Formats: sequence, structure tokens, C-alpha cells
Amino acid sequence: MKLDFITIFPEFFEPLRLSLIGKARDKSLIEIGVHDLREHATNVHKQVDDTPYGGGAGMVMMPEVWGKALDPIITKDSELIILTPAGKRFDQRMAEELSNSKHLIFACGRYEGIDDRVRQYYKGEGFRVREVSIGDYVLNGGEVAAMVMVEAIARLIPGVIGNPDSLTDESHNVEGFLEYPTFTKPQIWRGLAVPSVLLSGNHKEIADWRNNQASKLSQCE
Ligand code: JCK
Repeated sequence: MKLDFITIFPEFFEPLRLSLIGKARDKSLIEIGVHDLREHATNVHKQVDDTPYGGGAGMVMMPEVWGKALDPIITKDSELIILTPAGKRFDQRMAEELSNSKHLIFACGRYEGIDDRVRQYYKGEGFRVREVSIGDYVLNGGEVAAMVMVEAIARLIPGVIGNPDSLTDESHNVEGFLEYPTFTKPQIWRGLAVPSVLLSGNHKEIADWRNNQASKLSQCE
């Protein structure tokens, strides 16, 4: 999978060299491109934003600059993801869908966002375009949201996660998201003991206990 990020703050994506995603890059399971939007600015001031038509506070990102950044990298295999607080909510189902794509382009805006004609244009040209939000709170830009999405998407690509058993467990409950409390050594820490069922070696009883503890079930009771 190829992942491209377009941003005025390329440094936000340095952490993609770490941990599982860094290793997946070394193994060529994923390829990452980070593009500085400002390199596509046309005027002497390298300006990427301008005042909004219709008035109002803040600035809007200029469509020409985005067009120049996107044209060289977008293809019919691309999924153009425009981060915006008004987008469709990102969830595990969307992560699974996107993990099957060949090419994701994350358009990371700042200020009050990107001139809507960028979305209109690429959609009109027949490219796959979606507006996505990671949750109901307001961020200062799309970069952190794109990082959240990549972490959720990349771990679903075969070979990225060391132990694929954990993925199988998750896929059995896309909806319910069975989460249960976890424990490791020592058996007693600061007077708190690990539930004895987990030391029993009885796999059926352990599975039943974990199902009972699962957050979705507890909420229903
Ligand atoms: C991308 C710029 C900042 C801040 C609202 C009201 C006109 C628009 C996001 N879950 C999420 N929250 N926020 C974002 C996100 C925020 C962004 C950008 C994503 C680009 N900003 C911003 C406020 C507004 N204004 C009237 C706009 C943009 C995700 N994903």
C-alpha cells in the first residue's frame, strides 16, 4: 500500500518511522510519501491560504495549490481522503475498507480547511474522494487525524502486526469490540491479585470470563 500525505507541516509525519509502521516500511509492506504543500505555492510569499468568500473568521486554503500538489500523485487507484470536522466518522469498519486500497492520499488542511472546489473537482473527474472526521471535537488541522487513521489502517495489512492472532480475535467482533481487562506478572501487585480464573489454565472458563467482562456486555446490563 502507498500512503501519501499532503501538508504544510511535514514534520508531523516523522513518527511514521517508529515502531510497527517503521518496520512495515523497512519490509516494503507500505510506502510513505510526505509532501510539503508550500512547495506548490505560486506567489512570492509562498501563500497557501486566502480570505473566505462570504466573509467570516479565519482563512481558507487556496484550490490552485492543492491542485498542483494532487495532480502528480493521484491515479484511478487512489482514494483521496480529505480530513474535515464535518466528514463521515472514521470507525473500524472504514479502517478495514481502506486497508484493502492500493493508494491512500491524505489531504491535511489547516486554518478553516480547503476550498470545497478541490473535493468537487476530483470527484467530478471520477476519482474516489471522501471527507472524513475522526470524532466530534475540533482539531487545528488534519495531520493528527491522518496519523490516527494510518495507525488503525496499517495494522490491518497482512504482515504489519507481529502476531496476527490478535487481528483474528478483533475481526470476530467488528461490532461488539470485545475488550476485557488484561494482566501480566507479578500475580500480586500492591495488594491487588490477578483474577484466579486466569491462572486456572481452563480455556473454556477463561473465554467465558472474558466474554462476561467485555465492555459492550457490561454496558447492556
Ligand atoms: C481538518 C483545518 C481546523 C477548525 C470549523 C466552522 C467554518 C474547520 C477533524 N475530527 C476532527 N476535528 N477537526 C478535524 C479537522 C480540523 C481541521 C482540518 C480536520 C483542517 N481544520 C478547523 C474549525 C473548523 N469552522 C465554520 C469552519 C476547520 C478531522 N479529521
